[in-house]
Amino acid sequence: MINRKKYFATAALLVFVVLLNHDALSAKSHSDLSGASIIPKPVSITATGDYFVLKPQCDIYIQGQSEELKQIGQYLADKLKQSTGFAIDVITTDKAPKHGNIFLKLADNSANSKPEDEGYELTITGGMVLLSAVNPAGFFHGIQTLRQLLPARIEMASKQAGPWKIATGTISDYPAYVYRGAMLDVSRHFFSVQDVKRFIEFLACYKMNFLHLHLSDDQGWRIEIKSWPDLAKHGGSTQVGGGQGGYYTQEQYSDIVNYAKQRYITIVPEIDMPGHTNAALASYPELNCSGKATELYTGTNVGFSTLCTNLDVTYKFIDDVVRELAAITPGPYIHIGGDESHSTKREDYIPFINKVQDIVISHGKKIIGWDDIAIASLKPGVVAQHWANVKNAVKAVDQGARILMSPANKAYLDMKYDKSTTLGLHWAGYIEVDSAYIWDPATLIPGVGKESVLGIEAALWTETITNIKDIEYMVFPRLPGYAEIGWSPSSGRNWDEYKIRLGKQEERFKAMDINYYPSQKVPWQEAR
Ligand code: NGO
Repeated sequence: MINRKKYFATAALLVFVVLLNHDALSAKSHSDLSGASIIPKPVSITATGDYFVLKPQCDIYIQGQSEELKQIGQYLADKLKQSTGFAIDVITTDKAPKHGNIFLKLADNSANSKPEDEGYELTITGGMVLLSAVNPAGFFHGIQTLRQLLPARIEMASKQAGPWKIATGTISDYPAYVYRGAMLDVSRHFFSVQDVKRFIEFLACYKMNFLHLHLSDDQGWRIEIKSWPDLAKHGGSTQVGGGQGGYYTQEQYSDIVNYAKQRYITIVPEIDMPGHTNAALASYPELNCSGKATELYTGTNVGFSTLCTNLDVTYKFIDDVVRELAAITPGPYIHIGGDESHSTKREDYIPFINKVQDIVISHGKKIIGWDDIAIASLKPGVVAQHWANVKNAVKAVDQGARILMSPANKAYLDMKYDKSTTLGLHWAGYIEVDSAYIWDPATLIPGVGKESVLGIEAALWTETITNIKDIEYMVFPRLPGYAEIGWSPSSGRNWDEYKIRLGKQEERFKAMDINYYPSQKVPWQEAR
């Protein structure tokens, strides 16, 4: 009897000790900012070993009266409200708020800031979350960090139980490159405005700031052009495999542009030319050298179509398209494609690209083109997007151009992860999650140093991708890695450390209902 009592007492004590330790352990993980698994990795983190608790009475205070900052505050409030269920107000103020609140405050040096500064500083104490930045984009990026400091269930669409703890300390952060982007091919398969917005949300989470939309190709023309209505009506009426395709009206395009803008993401529209133009050639007979319209195309071959480079109407067409597109595109760039024009003679291609550059400049925009355009005479300010040909990238830099890095064997999101991936292509190789991460844009091409690199763009071509769940599968978990390559200093990056942080993102992917590829290269684990 006595022994039994002793046994139960010892067992109870053991359970108590285990529980105590568990609590102590989880309290430690909540309070150690240096252990936070943030992607992209911040430039510096200093932990102070305590935690802030987000409570129902928390509000978001904004310094000053800026409408833009109020909108950012509202964006944060809306995000937090969904899962906490708290009634969070956005309040403007001139002085620091009481304990328990979030404070968005302009940094003291904001007067000397450059417009492209996207950095922020997040200071968390037991009493307050203080986010400061010189520009709105910095506040927006800081909020993305804050999201990742909260438990993953903050990303759920429905009300969740607390507590909502955030470890204390300071994070100072700014990007390595000014251009951190992704491309979505909406031509091979068309994607709805809603799908594009979800894609934009993914980019925003990881502080990416450009979305390149591949709006035209052989299989589909996806943007309404009022002066050439059949481009969208006829040229947009199908897609790879013969589905019904679709196009964005100018109003819908503007809706996408604005949605992206509110997330500090700039849309880069691409009209691919002189090749990849069958959808246009099928819509207007006069654009063909033969004077006859081609048939719509729903296959996946490349390199068979070309605009007729010696017709005046070709340049009238391009001028109209670029004028209409420039008018609805607030961002600085128009992408002119220029890739794989295998049916255009070299002696026609070069003057064509030279003329098209002038057209884009005349409409007040800067030019991006695939690296193939480097054989033409590049105008000042041109950006060459490197995808395949290293010699072209070097040629572009020799002409003073900057390079946007999208090497197909590293940064193409349509490449299969491995042999067993059912979606995607593999002409540039398999790209497992580690391979996608282990490279440096500043050292990839001898002769193209960091000063010549504008940034990085991960491209999702959609010959085999038909819906948003397929998009998610190809994008996750590679996208956070591309974001980190673009944002975090290369000296602090290494796969073995990164893969642990990536593994801890799993519960966020789940909370956001993302269909990710569960790569065996990643130690998937629950963070808390
Ligand atoms: C190439 C080609 C695209 C394909 C893609 C598929 C470039 C710049 N042109 O990349 O038309 O869709 O590969 O991976």
